[in-house]
Amino acid sequence: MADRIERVEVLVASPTRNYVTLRVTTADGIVGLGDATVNGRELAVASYLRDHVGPLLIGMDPSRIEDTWQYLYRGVYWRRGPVTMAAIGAIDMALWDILGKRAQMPVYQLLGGRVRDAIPYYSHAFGWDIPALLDSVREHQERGETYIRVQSGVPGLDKVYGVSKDPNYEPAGRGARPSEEHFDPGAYMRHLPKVLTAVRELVGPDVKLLHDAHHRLTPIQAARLAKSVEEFDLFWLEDVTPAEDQEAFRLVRNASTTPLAVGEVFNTIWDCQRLIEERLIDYIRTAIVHVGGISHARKVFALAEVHGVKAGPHGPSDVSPIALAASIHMAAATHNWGVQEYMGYPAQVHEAFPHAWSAADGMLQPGDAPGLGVDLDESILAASPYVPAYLPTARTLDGAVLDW
Ligand code: GCO
Ligand code: MG
Repeated sequence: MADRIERVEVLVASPTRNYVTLRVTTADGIVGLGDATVNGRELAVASYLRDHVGPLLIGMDPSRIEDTWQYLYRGVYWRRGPVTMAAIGAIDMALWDILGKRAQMPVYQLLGGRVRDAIPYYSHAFGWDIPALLDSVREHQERGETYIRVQSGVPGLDKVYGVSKDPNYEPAGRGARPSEEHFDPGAYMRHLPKVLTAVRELVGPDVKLLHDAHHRLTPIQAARLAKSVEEFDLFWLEDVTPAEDQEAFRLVRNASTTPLAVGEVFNTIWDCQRLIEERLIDYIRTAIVHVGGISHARKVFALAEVHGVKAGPHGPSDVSPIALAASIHMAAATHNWGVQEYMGYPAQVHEAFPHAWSAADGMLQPGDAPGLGVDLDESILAASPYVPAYLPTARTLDGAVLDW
């Protein structure tokens, strides 16, 4: 007789930052884990899972992964959006984890087996000024990393996305409401070429440099920036303008050959469709957790493959080691994979989620444990209750709200 889902639990904990973890247990005693974290909206996803979706899963056959996905997406009138899709994503991951444990195989084998020997990752270098950034870049190079994202402070601005005094950069601040910061696109756009000149001079031509503009620029500013940094040969320029206005990417595309990466805030293949089909981007960044899990991410990456676009998923520290495992397993088995983001985690997070995947010399490995190969240390999670924390809000210099 087919196995069935017996228990669905949601654990919200804050080992240095908040994570929402789903644990699905079957009648045969197999445990599957999924990540459902949406930075700053953790409790909404937890309630969606606990109050609405979890009870529906009881008694279902855990091996019907695609059918469960369709049931939770198509079978529900209210669909899409980060909360819904992260909840579905966590369930999907947990079911793939269960299937792997039942088959005694790592998930990448179930996805068709390896297409590469190791998965390159990019790490985050940052500094308040250029000398501090160059020190940070050197440290990353000493670790054997060859894909490095570079972010720097901007003269005249006291807070800047991607830059922090804390070596474990975490943009969400604890507290009941978001902090606020001001952004000046002119100062930023004038400064970035200086930063990239210095970094390129330090690392030479071979290191792959990435930069995240984090949705701050208007379409014409974005086009100008992409053009002005062309000579630095970026591996990608990320989120150069907000992707709600997808036609804007044509303007950027027409202005420059700087490779473009977008999509960490996308939740379905339909959000990605136009940019991929019209070849307006080079890398699609949907995170496995926020795009409804492995089952749906596979379709996004297959669509991308047809159009010469590669996967470069989001992997910040607000995506838990379970979701990162799902990404690494997919990367091992997906041909059109560009690079995986890997910010690293504080020690407490590695301890709370012991994992078979590993990162060394700029490369990730999924490990050979069955399923996704990630476990939970419940005592650490129990000792670290949820703490309200929010990403900042950005404003222009005249005080109007700007995309953060
Ligand atoms: C990235 C992202 C992050 C996001 C954060 C939001 O490229 O890693 O832009 O820094 O801001 O993950 O939760
Ligand atoms: Mg980003």
